[in-house]
Amino acid sequence: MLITRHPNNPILTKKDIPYTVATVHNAGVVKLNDTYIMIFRSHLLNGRSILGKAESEDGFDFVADKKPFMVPATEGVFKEYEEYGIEDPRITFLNGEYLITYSAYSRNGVRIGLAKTTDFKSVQRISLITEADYRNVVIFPEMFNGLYARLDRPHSEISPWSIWISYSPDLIHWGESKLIMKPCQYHWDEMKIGPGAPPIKTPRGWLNIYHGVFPTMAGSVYRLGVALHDIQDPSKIIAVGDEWILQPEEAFEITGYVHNVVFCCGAVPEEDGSIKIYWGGADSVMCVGIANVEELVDNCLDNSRPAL
Ligand code: M1P
Repeated sequence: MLITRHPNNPILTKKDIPYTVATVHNAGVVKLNDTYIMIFRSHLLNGRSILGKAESEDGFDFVADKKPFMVPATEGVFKEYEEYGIEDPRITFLNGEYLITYSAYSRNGVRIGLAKTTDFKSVQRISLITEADYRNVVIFPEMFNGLYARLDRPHSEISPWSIWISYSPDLIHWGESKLIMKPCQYHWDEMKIGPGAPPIKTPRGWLNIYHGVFPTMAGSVYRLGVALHDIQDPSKIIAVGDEWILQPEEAFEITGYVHNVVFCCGAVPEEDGSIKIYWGGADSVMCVGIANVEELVDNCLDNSRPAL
């Protein structure tokens, strides 16, 4: 078993939130100094989503803020595109700032918003960085030849939803887009894939924890897998592990707002080589597990399949 579930899972649920929410899931997590900061998604009782914040000293026991961290914008260009809610935050620390990407829903589709903070006390929206329809955008924590890089997942009616890479000189204008990884037919992720946690630097490459979806007669099953990208050129995929690393197994992963879902938006590597991987269970609760980074890389390399 590559990921050891924490015995106290689920570590954060709607009962822990001081304001009324229906769910707590799909959280980005980072460490600021010695404190773990979790930015999580919650459905309100009208079905639209907002983002909340919780803090922890050990990465397992989180206390939520009394008020939401971000709610849909009420003014400016963001107002029009966040009307239906904001979802699935990912956080990248780069050049002294925390970059937060999130899905912005409106009658015009789903786009990706970019916000910044240095302290998680205040947050500043920067730009909408995709047109419709995109979800699952993660920014690399380093620049490549002077450019920011991100993994993204555009939607298509022709091709299975796949992972692309794009670059930007300023975090606002993105281009040089390239398809780098596709679902594999009749494998566990054949229906669609999407980036999960922002990539983690390892001596053997960038570790990409992604989600893959398999369609069944009882609905879709969301699982997690790993891919490894070249350190200098992240558009080159060294390996895609052909085995999932986590699937819904606990009752709170199998049954919930959406059944049979484990969905990752954040992971925190530790100095001892372990990594805390966070996931939403059944779009309802937050869970955490511990893995070893080198074991994840080994697993990816030992069971590799073509990326395209
Ligand atoms: O309900 C499961 C997931 O469905 C969507 O994921 P994807 O982008 O791969 O289609 C998202 O709505 C995600 O939030 C949700 O957990």
